Amino acid sequence: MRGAFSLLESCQIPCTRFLSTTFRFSRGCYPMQRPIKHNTLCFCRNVQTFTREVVKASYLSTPQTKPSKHTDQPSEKVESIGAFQKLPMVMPSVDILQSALRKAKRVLPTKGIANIAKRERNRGAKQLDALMKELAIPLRGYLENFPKRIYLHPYERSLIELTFGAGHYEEVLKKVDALRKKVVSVGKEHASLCAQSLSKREAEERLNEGLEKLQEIFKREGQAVDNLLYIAKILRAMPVVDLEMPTLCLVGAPNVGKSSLVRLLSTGKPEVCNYPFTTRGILMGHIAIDYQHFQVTDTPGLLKRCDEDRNNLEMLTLAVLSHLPTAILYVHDLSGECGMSPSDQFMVYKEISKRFGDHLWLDVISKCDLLKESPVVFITEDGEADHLELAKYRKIGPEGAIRVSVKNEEGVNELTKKVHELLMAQMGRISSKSVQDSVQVT
Ligand SMILES: Nc1nc2c(ncn2[C@@H]2O[C@H](COP(=O)(O)OP(=O)(O)O)[C@@H](O)[C@H]2O)c(=O)[nH]1
Ligand SMILES: [Mg+2]
Repeated sequence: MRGAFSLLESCQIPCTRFLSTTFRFSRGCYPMQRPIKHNTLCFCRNVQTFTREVVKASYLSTPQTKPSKHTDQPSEKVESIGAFQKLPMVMPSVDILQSALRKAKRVLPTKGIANIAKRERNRGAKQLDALMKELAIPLRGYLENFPKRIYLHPYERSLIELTFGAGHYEEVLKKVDALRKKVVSVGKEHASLCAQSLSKREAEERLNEGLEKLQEIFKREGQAVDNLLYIAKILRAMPVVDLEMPTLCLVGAPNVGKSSLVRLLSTGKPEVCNYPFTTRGILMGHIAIDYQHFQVTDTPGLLKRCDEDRNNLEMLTLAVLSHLPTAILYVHDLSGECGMSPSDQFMVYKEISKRFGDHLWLDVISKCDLLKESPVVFITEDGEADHLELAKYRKIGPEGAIRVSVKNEEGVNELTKKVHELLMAQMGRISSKSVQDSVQVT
């Protein structure tokens, strides 16, 4: 899958020229976040680092460390981060069936059986057994290599739910397993019937019956395999995000200037990430500070409404904040140019700061070039709700907010300096959490 980039990978090119899209995978289970020496581990887009095996596209199942039988908790050795890039290639159901039939029909009776009836029933039983195995083995491979929900990183779980809807992934895997079980039981049953035939003719009839029955089941229920193929295709194409790298996450209403700030702050050119459930791409860039690398990402704008009414774009923002090691750069547009009134922005801001108050945080007033010229006053603003805090917010934004303009570059140096401090602090947080986690494990 990543073969075309193996040259770059083997060269271990430092990421200075490819900063916008570097990534890395972790070892260990996801609650343990480790600090990384990114200067030695980063490569350009689509190149996995040497800490992680590059999975070649293969229909064969690849061995995966299993969870302990005695516990429901993910085993420490299960490597499920970056799981979407490890998904096996799924064959279309029609191809599995054709290939299995071809192989089964080539199976010969055991040598040296002189009796015609015996030889025929031996051939029939062996062919049915072969067909059953050729159908069931790929399905078993998929079931072993598509990670179960609990072994996925919570962010990956959110992406699956946002993309396919809650429970669909598990439902498809369940149907593939049901098909596998049916193929095994029907295959065994018909092979056994065939082995008991009393004449050559009966053996032939039982063989044909068994072949037809297995084909019928696979044709009828093979859609589950095709659904799995579709899921794998979509997940493999998902933007690759480093799940452990300290990440600066820009949050705010739509059009407040988040993407413009991502471009401004990124060391390289940010990449546009397209998620299957979003219509607008999300910018993902990188910031390099003293050989340390950080992600900087746009998020879809948040509107003033409750979670039940939020669309997938907004849910993605909440998933990023909930599950990635993010520090927040909250962007406020007090000019009104973004289309959402400062009062509404204030409401959303209050909610997000309550919810993610444990995050490292920086507030930015964007478009301050416009503020000086002509601060827009919204006629829809409700005077009664204009309590002191809101009045202050509308005038100067939250306490300590930095005023920035990407147009006239006002406040850019201060913002860059504060962002660097924030990210280094985030790095420190991750390191100490990692130490705490490893102490808990030992
Ligand atoms: N005047 C002015 N316009 C800005 C500034 N930053 C962004 N914009 C404009 O605001 C609009 C929305 O910006 P964008 O970065 O796409 O906002 P996002 O939706 O929050 O990502 C664009 O037309 C930008 O050109 C700024 O500092 N000053
Ligand atoms: Mg944007």
